[in-house]
Amino acid sequence: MKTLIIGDIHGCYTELQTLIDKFGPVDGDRIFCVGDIINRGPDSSKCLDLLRKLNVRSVMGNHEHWYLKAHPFKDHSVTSYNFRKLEIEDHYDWIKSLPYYIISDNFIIVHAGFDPSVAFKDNSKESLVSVRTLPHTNLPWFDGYYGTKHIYFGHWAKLGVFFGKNVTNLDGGCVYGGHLCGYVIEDNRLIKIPAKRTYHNIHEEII
Ligand SMILES: [Mn+2]
Repeated sequence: MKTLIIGDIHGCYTELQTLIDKFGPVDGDRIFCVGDIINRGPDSSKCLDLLRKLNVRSVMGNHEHWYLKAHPFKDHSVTSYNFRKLEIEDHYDWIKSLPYYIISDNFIIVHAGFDPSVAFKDNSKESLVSVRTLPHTNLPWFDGYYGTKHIYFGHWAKLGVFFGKNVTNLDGGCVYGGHLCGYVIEDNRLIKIPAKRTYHNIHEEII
């Protein structure tokens, strides 16, 4: 049994297909996503089709979180994520069912991280999908994390793929022309798929 955890996909279907092929899932393997499956990239719908076909489990990313909040897109003030372009209505219920974190026996998956000055489960949904630094500092949130469960997260393309003592960032910034990354826990193997092109300017990455 192997466990693959995939970083931020953002609709990069070709790269996702290549990553899955390289992993080569067999019966009993588990695949997880750190969220931000949708938006900004070329084909969110096909990514969702493929992931659901493979029974992938994902946590909520900020893009899924705000997609649900903005739906059905009457209120422009809710978000500047441009969800109107997305054709993923068939996946609305599945997205709505996503948890904000997954805790297993020895690891945690969350989209962005958490504020360690507050108990993990008391963090707000907004914090779990958007935190990068400790409050009032420029220090990464995980500088304050001393837990024993390894946390796999994404959301931080500018930090890039990062292996800490008890945390791993899997956001390789594929949609910004970087890599789509997946990590196979049992093999300690990082699979990096280069982006076919730059789909979105990272300097616009404010959220
Ligand atoms: Mn994100």
